[in-house]
Amino acid sequence: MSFKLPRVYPITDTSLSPLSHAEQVKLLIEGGAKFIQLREKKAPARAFYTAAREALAVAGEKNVRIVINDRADVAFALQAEGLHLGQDDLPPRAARKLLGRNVIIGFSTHNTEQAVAALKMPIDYIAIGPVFPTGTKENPDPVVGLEGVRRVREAIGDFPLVAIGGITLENAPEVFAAGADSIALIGALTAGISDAREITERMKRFAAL
Ligand code: TZP
Ligand code: MG
Repeated sequence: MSFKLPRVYPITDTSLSPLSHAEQVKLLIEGGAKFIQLREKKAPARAFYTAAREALAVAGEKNVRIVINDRADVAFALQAEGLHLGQDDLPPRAARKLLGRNVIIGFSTHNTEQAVAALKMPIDYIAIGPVFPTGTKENPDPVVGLEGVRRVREAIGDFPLVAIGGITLENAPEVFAAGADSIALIGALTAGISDAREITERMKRFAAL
């Protein structure tokens, strides 16, 4: 098990940003991002496939890894480097069969029990959240707080852990201190921001943490 999460894990979502996935990826890379998730909850498969292909082309030139949210089919078709699954998506074991050994598979959990159960699955990292209240996710699970991050860290040993949900520049140090290897961000980086330079500037501030 050699996978190591980067400290900052941006997520692009075109229902929250006026910019395309490829545009957001380009700006985030300029700000120092190395590992980016593409999230698309509403677009049909074809639209997501096309948009993700453009984003992968941008990232590939810069050796930045792209993780596809939810859609094992899209990840497979594009030979993406990663897939991120939730509790209601295809089970990680089924996705691993489709995608093979080398694709990074991440798995969302919302409490300690789910995180401990995830350790038995063929995954490369666990996400825990929402840490703080967030307006970015529809029907979010209950907030786990910093205490929830601490409990999960204690329960999973040194397994790679990313925290998500309401994380900002201000609270990020506490999230790392609670045991997260990485912070996943939507609102603090890209949501509702139309000034392209602002996304790069924000990413730079997180990268400097
Ligand atoms: N899962 C738990 S919270 C969340 C997801 C996808 C949204 C995180 O977005 P933000 O804007 O960084 O709170
Ligand atoms: Mg999902």
